[in-house]
Amino acid sequence: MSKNIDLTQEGIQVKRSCCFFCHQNCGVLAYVKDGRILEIEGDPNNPTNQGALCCRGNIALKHLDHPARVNYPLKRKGKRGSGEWERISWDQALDEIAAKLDQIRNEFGAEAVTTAGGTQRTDDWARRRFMNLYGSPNGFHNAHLCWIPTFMVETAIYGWCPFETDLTSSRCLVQWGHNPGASGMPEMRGINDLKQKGLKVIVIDPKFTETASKADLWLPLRPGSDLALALAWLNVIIWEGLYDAAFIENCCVGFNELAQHVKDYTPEWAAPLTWLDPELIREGARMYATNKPGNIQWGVAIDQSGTPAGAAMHARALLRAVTGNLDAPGSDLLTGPSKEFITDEEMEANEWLPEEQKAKQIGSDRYKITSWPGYGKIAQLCKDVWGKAPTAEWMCEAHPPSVYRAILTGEPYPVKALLVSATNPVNSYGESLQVLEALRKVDFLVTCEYWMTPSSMLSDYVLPIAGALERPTFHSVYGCSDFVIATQRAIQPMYERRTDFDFWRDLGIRLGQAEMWPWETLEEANYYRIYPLGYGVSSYDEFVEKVFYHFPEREYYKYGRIGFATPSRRVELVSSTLAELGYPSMPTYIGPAENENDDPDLAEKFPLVLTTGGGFMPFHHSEHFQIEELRFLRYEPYMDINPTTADKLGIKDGDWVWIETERGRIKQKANLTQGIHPRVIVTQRGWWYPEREACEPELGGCLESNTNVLTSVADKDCDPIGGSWANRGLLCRVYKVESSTITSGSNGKDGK
Ligand SMILES: Nc1nc2c(c(=O)[nH]1)N[C@H]1C(S)=C(S)[C@@H](COP(=O)(O)OP(=O)(O)OC[C@H]3O[C@@H](n4cnc5c(=O)[nH]c(N)nc54)[C@H](O)[C@@H]3O)O[C@H]1N2
Ligand SMILES: Nc1nc2c(c(=O)[nH]1)N[C@H]1C(S)=C(S)[C@@H](COP(=O)(O)OP(=O)(O)OC[C@H]3O[C@@H](n4cnc5c(=O)[nH]c(N)nc54)[C@H](O)[C@@H]3O)O[C@H]1N2
Ligand code: SF4
Ligand SMILES: [Mo]
Repeated sequence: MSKNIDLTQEGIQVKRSCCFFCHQNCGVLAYVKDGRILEIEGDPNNPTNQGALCCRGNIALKHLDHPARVNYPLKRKGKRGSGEWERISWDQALDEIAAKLDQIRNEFGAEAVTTAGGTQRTDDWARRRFMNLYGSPNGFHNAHLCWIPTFMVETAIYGWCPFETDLTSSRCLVQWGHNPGASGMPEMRGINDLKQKGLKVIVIDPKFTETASKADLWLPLRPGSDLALALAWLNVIIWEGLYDAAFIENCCVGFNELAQHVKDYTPEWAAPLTWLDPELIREGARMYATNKPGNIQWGVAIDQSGTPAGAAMHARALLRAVTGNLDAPGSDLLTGPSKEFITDEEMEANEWLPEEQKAKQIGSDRYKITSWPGYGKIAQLCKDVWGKAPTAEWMCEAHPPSVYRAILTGEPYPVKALLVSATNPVNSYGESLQVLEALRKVDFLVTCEYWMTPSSMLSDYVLPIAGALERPTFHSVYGCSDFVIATQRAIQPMYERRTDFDFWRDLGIRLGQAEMWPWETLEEANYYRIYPLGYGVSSYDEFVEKVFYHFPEREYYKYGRIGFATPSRRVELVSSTLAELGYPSMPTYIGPAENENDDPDLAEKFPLVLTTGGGFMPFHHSEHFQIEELRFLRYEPYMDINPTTADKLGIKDGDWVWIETERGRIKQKANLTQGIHPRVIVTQRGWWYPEREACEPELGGCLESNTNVLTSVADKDCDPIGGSWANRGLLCRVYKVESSTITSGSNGKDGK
């Protein structure tokens, strides 16, 4: 209950809203009077946060009405990027955008229109629906970096992605490239509680993180070498006889082949590749295999390792299978998509996209598991067994670096328009110099945003978007988990903001899709989605107020009843789906995207190993840098370097340093820490300087400290299976910035 608000005041309503500043989607109670929010606090009844809010959640009211917010539709007046804007009406903006999209479709085909998204922040089924009905297969997110390839590889081999970890009776939790201590606070709180009850925690992370500090075992591997470690764990578990013989006998195919395949991947083989002691590798494998039930929780690190990513997620996934840690109490659960409410996939209208348009999806000839060729196969298997398919928005997309390249080169065909919604492409996608050039070059650019981001700055139109307190949220994991938590808007959107749903719907209606958008508001759409749950409510808001969330009774060992959603209906230790798509049916060793063994010449020039990212508080990717209360906590960017290495390079704690790869260089300040190996460098992600000028050439200082200038999207560095590009496990060098002044635009290959 709020301490600062007198609830006896007349006319105060308490709205059950949420914080959408990260994927935890914590519950928020908003105290509203006369259409204004007086105060917010954590919702004690929300199962995720149980009343707590982190520092980001706590500043939601500053975010809601910050002076730098975009509040009205804007149309560019001067040249692209000149910073001159005209305020126009929504009708004018939508009419003009629709006319332009119609013209592009007539001249170049619907596939010439693309849309970019970021991490899940909004009702993306609406975007997908719009694109399917418009006829373009070229929507994308940075999904290829964030869980989606893992989801698809795991679904290929055991019919669903076990993202639900049943921790209450677990005895061992592996945090593999996952640091909830900084990236998922509510989750971390739960883990700390379980540790008190004896849960063993293994952390696999090159950095001594918040989570590593609570671990029973920390494996500080060379960035990008996860595949070698996972193969060695398979070797130990299989050849020391620690596997689950009954599960393998009854539920799996291909065990003998897998055993032979991993025979030579011994800890001694993996040691020089991972920089880990072979005994430490054995200890980890034994701890996971013998403390059952156990869990391997998804972490984003492997998804971002480029070339070896697909094989590494495949090997990690097999560890669950050989130990029988699948769908058993306390293990990783195969929940399948909800059969009770309408999932995102059922809202997407995928069946309306013609086959010949699906075939034009950019990158789908190479990165098949995350695009129509692989998704189509896997979705059908899921439909056969579960009755429903995973969400296509996310799991089945154009390959982002290939789209940016298509804008620049016209290959495989011209791309003329990019609609950006809920992403800051220059700061979050790989090889920022290339992304920036693509944004500058594309004929038509529209951005739906809260802020003037670099992509807003370069746009033809910027549309003001309503945030989490101004819209209802239907929270189910990427639209395909078995549960839903429903929250409501605290207030109607302020100024002239609208929801992303409104944008796609209103644009669709102007392009002949009116019949396909029967829901006038998100509440109506959400009501349609929860209606089959059968709670007998007459509106979505009533559902939020009376029901709030729906968690079905969980059934363990479902495979006994329905089998696994694979061609053989078993866990495929030798994957027929991957083989049919032209990939290895078992994970085979590939070195990190850039590494000292395969490319000693490069390693001579760039002797240190770089990993980029790792969520850190108080920021969420490139967001919230405008908000003084948060920026005050961390004003400047920091990279981690071991003191021994810093000393050799003449770098002191707090010095500005250049970090350079083959793609370019950026500046961050040195944080000297014993928590990483002397050959490893960790840079922070997301950084830009919204306080700088919001026009060319400054563009909010979006390149200066932006770690994605360093990453690689070259085809050779991308995972051939899922299309992940290389953010982690690259080669770099570091040297001191002679003058400590920050001058914007001073990076890139020109060496200025
Ligand atoms: N080098 C490197 N790169 C990385 C990572 C890394 O570790 N290292 N991490 C990767 C990962 S895991 C991810 S998920 C991506 C994240 O990439 P992005 O999602 O692009 O990152 P954000 O900075 O969160 O950008 C989101 C933008 O959307 C706006 N926004 C927020 N909510 C809404 C909304 O509801 N509607 C609209 N229209 N706009 C909204 C915000 O103001 C912000 O500008 O970055 C990836 N990039
Ligand atoms: N504060 C904050 N929280 C966030 C976000 C944020 O931007 N800020 N982003 C949200 C999003 S979209 C996501 S996807 C999640 C991601 O959350 P997590 O899954 O926790 O991923 P990260 O924090 O990006 O990275 C996890 C760890 O991977 C380690 N790592 C780096 N390279 C490697 C490697 O090669 N191998 C291994 N094994 N580990 C490596 C890093 O040191 C880091 O500690 O966080 C969410 N929460
Ligand atoms: S930003 Fe903080 S309060 Fe908001 S959802 Fe994430 S963890 Fe919860
Ligand atoms: Mo992410």
